[in-house]
Formats: sequence, C-alpha cells, structure tokens
Amino acid sequence: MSKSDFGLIGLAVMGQNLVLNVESRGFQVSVFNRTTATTDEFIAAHPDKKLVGAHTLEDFVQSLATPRKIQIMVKSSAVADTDRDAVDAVIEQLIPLLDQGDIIIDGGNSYYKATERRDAYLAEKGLRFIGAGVSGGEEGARKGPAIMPGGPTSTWEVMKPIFESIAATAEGEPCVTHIGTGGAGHYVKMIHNGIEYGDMQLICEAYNIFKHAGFTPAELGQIFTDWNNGDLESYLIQITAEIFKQNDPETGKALVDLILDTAGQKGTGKWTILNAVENTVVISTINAAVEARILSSMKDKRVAASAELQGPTASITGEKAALVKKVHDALFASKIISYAQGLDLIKTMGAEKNWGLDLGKIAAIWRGGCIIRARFLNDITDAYRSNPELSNLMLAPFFTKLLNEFQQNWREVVSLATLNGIPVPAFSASLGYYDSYRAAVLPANLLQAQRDFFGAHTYERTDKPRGQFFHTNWPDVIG
Ligand code: 2AM
Repeated sequence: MSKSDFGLIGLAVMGQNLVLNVESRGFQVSVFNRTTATTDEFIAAHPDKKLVGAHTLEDFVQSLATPRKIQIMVKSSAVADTDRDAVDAVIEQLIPLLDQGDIIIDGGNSYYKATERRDAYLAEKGLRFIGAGVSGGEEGARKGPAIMPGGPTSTWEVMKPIFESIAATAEGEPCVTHIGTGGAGHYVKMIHNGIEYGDMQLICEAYNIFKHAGFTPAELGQIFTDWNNGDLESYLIQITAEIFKQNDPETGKALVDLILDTAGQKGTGKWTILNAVENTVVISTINAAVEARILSSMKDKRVAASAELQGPTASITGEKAALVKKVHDALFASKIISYAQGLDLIKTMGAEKNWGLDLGKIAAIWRGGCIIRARFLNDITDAYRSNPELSNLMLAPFFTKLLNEFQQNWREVVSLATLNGIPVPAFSASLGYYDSYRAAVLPANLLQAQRDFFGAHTYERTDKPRGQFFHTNWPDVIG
C-alpha cells in the first residue's frame, strides 16, 4: 500500500472529523487511537475512504511518507508550562519512532507555554513541531475550521498545502495563516477563545434585558434572525436565533427557558486574563465575561442572596422596536471594545515575544470557520490592512464612526439595565473602558496624592514638565 500523506492520533469527534476533512481533499490519511477498537470502528464506518488504520504506533509511523506529518488530537490538560499531559505522553511515545525532520502537530487546545516547551524539546531531538489552534467545533473540523498554526516558517511551508486545503475560506482566502513562531498559534487561539467568551456574554446580556422587558422566545428568535441579516451577522448571533426557536419536545416549552443558568468553562478564558495581567493590558470585557460565568456557577449562593439583598423590580416599558435598536447599538459597541482589547493584548504579547504577528492576517482568518466568525471581522481586517500600526481598534476611522454613533444608546442601555437591577457586567465594563480611554483627564491625580501621602511615591505636576517628581509633607493623621 502507498504511504499516507498525513497521520492523526486521537480519534475523538474532532480528530475523526479532521481526518475525514483531510481525506476529502485528496490525501491518504493514517489514523491511530490508544483504544484500538475506536480505530477499527472508524475505519469500518468509512470503507470507501483512503484511510489506513494502525493498531500500534510503530505501524502507524511506518505507514507515513517522510517527512512524516503527524497531528495529535488528544485531550490536553496542561495548565502550567511544567505540567505533563496526554500530548506529552504521545510525543514521548513517538520520539523513538520518528526520523529527523518529521513533523508533529499538536492540534488540541494546549496552553501556549506548554507548546513553547514542546517546541524547544523537539527541536533538540531534530524533530519539527507546530502548535496549531483549531477552531470551529466539530462541524468546523469536518467542513473547514479556522487554523492558527505556530512554529518555524520552514515547517509551516511544508504543512501549508494540507492546512490550506482543509481550512474554511472567507472572501476566497483560506482561514489559515502562519501566525508566528513558537507558541504563537496556541496563544492566538487562546485569545480567540477569550474573545469568544466576551461575545457570548454580551449576547446573554442583550437577552437578559429583552427577557426582563417581556419579550417571548419567539420574538427573540426574530430579533436575532434580523440581527444576523445585518451588521451583527455572525455565527454566534445565528446559533442564538436558532436556540430561541427550539422547543423542548417533552414539554413543548421554549428549551432555553428550561436550561439551568449555570455556565461551565474549560480554562482558556482564565488563561487569557492571567496573560493580560502579565502584560499589563486591560481586557475588561473578557474579564467580565469570565467572571459572569463564575458568578453563574454559584447558583445556590445566588438563590440564597436573592431573598436577602434588595434591588428594583424590573419594569421596562416603551416601544419594543426602539429598545431593540438601543440594545443592538450597546451590543455592537461593546463587541468592538472586546475585540479592541483582545487585539491589543495580542499585539502587546506579540511584540514582547517577537512573534512577528500580523493583526490583519489574524483577523482575516477569523472571518470563517471559527466560532467568532462575523461580518465585522472584514472591517477589522480592513482596518489593520490599511494601518498595521493601528494603536487601538477604536481609533480605526470605521470603528470610531460606529462608536460615536452608538455611544448614546449604549449609555442608555447600561443605565436602563442598572436602574432595573439587571446585571450587565460586560456592557458596562466595555463602556467604562471606552469612557476611560477617551478621557483626557482621569482622577488619578488624587490617586497619586494618596500614594504620595502614605508611601512617598511622589507625583508629577500639571504645571511642570513631565519627568519631574514632587513630594509633599502631608499632615500626620496618626497623631
Ligand atoms: P482513547 O479513545 O483511548 O481514550 C480524547 O480524549 C482523545 O484523546 C481520545 O482519542 C483518547 O483516546 C485520547 N487520549 C487521551 N489521553 C490519552 C493518552 N494519555 N494517550 C493517548 N491518547 C489519549
């Protein structure tokens, strides 16, 4: 039998779908899974496909053409760069079987620091490594995901034909690009997930306002369908419209109303926040989204507190269409802020790491395949293509115009929600960022006075050149 073009280890759903995707583009694919019965079932289910199932890693490796291209799709659980997980276990088993120049691709959701460690470790052994973020869920894996590969340019060049053929396309361009060296691919996938958290929470806040204003699931389904036909068009808005239309077969009620309000998370949002703190970058919208999930998970505490802590009874009246427009503007404006923050973090980290990131290319590959795909990513792509040095997305002329147009309704929505006791942590965090960023003067003069008072940290003066520091002998309050 001829040697395979590509090999994949780990036949869970994502792995299986990626294999079928690669095979459908004309490549012969070898597969291996720790539990061999899964391999047999998979091969048996696809008798007409160019697949080779191996029961041992030795046979698997031998079935591949060199340089071998082996993608690992096993559960990654490393939360620190020192943690060893299933990806490391598979890598260790592969090393003695491979030849110099063979390529291992980790296509799981690995922590970028673990990717950097593996990259350096495998380079020492003469093996090549790509840490690739893959987004798009199970369907994306089968039909075309967005792929965010990081590693040496020369290794990317070898993988490019396969990656480009399996990726989604947007505006005729494949949704894959060489993100950068080292852990850049998994890093950018991590921030993608943080942004995804933000998008989802913002949609939930819009929903919560509408729910308190008495909108039915059917009305919500229509609003989100309409939004998906306009400037908010995106995968997450689209699936939200579908969710509102779904009835529970057992009770006939809207399914969304029967789903318990406690959200889970796998950790990429948390990693994003930790990284933002390390880089001194504000990502308040994503923070709010991660924290909203944490608060949601404290169901019992919330139920207990709801009987003790008072707030207004929500009463939102008025014309529904006007509210829909206002919430649209608040959602869109907050979404712009969320992306501005996430991209600021990517830019800062990329410069720190010397990854050679191109924000225009990153935004471009997010336009298709991935969970955050959205029409407005075209505008983000254009913004960075026309000005790669853009200091903040808010200051791209297209987005400045939108924010100026939306800001009044955005304020009204945050005020309305707040007066009605409806939590809008991500809407308001976004607005707080906007108002802080555009404030020529902030109250940090008082903060500096406080710091100088208790710690003699000194301050600069508005009436003296920058760089001159002053200290005041403040009164003694201890006595
Ligand atoms: P399994 O079918 O043998 O459990 C998702 O869990 C995928 O990762 C599955 O294909 C699973 O294989 C694989 N996996 C998890 N831990 C693994 C390990 N330590 N070694 C190899 N494969 C592993």
